Amino acid sequence: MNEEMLEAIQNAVMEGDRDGVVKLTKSSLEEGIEIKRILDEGLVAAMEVVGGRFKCNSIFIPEVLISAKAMHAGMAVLEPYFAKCGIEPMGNVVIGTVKGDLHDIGKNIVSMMLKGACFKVNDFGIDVGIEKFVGAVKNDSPDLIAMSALLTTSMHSMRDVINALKDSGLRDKVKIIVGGAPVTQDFADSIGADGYAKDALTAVDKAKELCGKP
Ligand code: B1M
Repeated sequence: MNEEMLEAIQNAVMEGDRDGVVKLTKSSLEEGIEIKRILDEGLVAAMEVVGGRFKCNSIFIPEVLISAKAMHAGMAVLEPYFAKCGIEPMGNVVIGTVKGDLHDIGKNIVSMMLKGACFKVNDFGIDVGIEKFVGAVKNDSPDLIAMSALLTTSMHSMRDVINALKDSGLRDKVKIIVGGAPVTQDFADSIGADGYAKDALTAVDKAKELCGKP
């Protein structure tokens, strides 16, 4: 039964059926299916299939976007359940997809999971410029900057942000975590990030560790 429901969510995302995704996500919650399973085995699993189809040119950008919108509609249903936590935040996080990059599905999942783990999250969205990250450290003193990149071209903006923080004398004031499909531990080390996470769950663990709350 649970498997059928999760498969139905996948199909609805792949078909870009927003209303269907919302309905099925709500029904899955009512059936008591674990939120993490709805996310991983329903919504994210479907985007992986969509990604594979995009890669081999069997679908194109409009179809991908329609599926992404449907997936976001499902995530919006789950978000309040992720956000239930205590009073004391684990830490303040500024998150964004770096300059030149418009991909936000993975970043939104990381953002949502961080909120769910009781971090206060300020999500700057996509195509976030160096000045915006540096300004945030200067004005709001977050504990953690979290940068996402999905393009081999845009991932280098992460280094630019870190260098700009060094040049402004702010590097030591904040921890930095990076992630996204083309990013690796080696790359993170080479640009001087404090942490790397391959997926959203690991990102939460790493964020806790970097904020001294393991
Ligand atoms: Co784009 N795209 N895309 N795309 N797209 C990729 C990334 C690509 C791999 C597809 C391919 O190979 N053919 C390729 C990049 C190649 C490369 O650089 N090596 C690519 C390209 C080339 C492009 C365009 C240039 C295409 C074009 O216009 N010709 C263009 C670029 C636009 C731009 O950004 N300037 C483009 C556009 C788009 C859409 C707008 C159509 C759409 C984005 C919609 C949106 O995000 N709102 C899109 C999509 C959806 C994809 C694919 C199909 C799926 C990405 C995704 O959402 N995956 C992708 C192919 C693929 O991955 N198979 C592709 C699901 C998501 C849950 O996973 O984002 O990896 P992911 O996030 C994971 C982890 O990476 C990690 O946790 C998440 C959850 O576990 N993670 C972090 C992510 N951020 C993290 C941060 C952390 C820690 C972990 O700490 C801070």
